[in-house]
Amino acid sequence: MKPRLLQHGRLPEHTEARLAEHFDVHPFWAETDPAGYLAAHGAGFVAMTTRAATGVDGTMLAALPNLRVISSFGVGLDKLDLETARARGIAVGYTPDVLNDCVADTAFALLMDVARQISAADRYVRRGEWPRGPYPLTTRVSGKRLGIVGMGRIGRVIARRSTGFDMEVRYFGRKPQQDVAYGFEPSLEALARWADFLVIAASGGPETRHLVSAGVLEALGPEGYLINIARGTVVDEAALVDALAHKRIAGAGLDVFEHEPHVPEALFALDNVVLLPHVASGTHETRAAMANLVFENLEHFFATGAVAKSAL
Ligand code: 8YV
Repeated sequence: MKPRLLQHGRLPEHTEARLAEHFDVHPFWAETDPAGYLAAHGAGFVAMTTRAATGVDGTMLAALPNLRVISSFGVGLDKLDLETARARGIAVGYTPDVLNDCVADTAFALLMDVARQISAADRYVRRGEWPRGPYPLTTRVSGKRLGIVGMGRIGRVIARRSTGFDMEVRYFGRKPQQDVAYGFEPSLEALARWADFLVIAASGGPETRHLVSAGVLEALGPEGYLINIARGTVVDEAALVDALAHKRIAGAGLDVFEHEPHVPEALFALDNVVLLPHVASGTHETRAAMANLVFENLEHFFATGAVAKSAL
């Protein structure tokens, strides 16, 4: 008999087909009465898949008393109740590393775009404004100072990308990393004051909530740019909107927001901000690699009792 698997959130088509070959899959994403379904059938599931943005909370885990493994599509763990999983001995797999390159590429795309005004200049051409005069000058990227918040897997790749732009790198995090040569800055405000570009690559969750405060934005100052490819919760979004609207920072490139998919409408009219709908890992290649890892984590678990990439 195939193990029973609860599919929380859609996955790429190929992965859904592959899962159906090996598991008795229930498409929980299509459930009209999710709580009622779980109350009646929750005890039947030994495995589940989810997505970084969907996660699984304590209430849901309580309704899955026989769950042995969770396999999540994504690297972010902020929506997953890891404490309960750990306490109950539930294995948790996720998809780190395979998305580092695309997320770092997106960080640089946002950085280049907001500094050189790529999207805004494109709009200028489309509006037919070029014949009326040249586009205003923008801000140089090469040789500037890059502050990275969170020198983890993705932060390191962002730092590596910056060598092509001859940038100087410093970083802030919980602690200095022994295996990197960049300067550690123990104060985020001091890093923001130093940096021309401040890139957020830290995990989400309660420990980093509103880490980038009004004070940090003030330290970044009217010539500084903020780039966020991590989680919207890391930034005090109301303070950011205010800083952008009143040009207390030069600009921002944002792939993530506090209340996705809702983006503060006050940002829509501003040319000093580039807005993306959380697409940093969203390439065919990277999403395929993530999806494969979702499957491999389950396969590994049912073969060995442990997932290939454990989040615990
Ligand atoms: C997306 C991400 O959320 O991996 C993460 O943590 O934020 C992204 O890759 C992806 O769509 C998974 O839901």
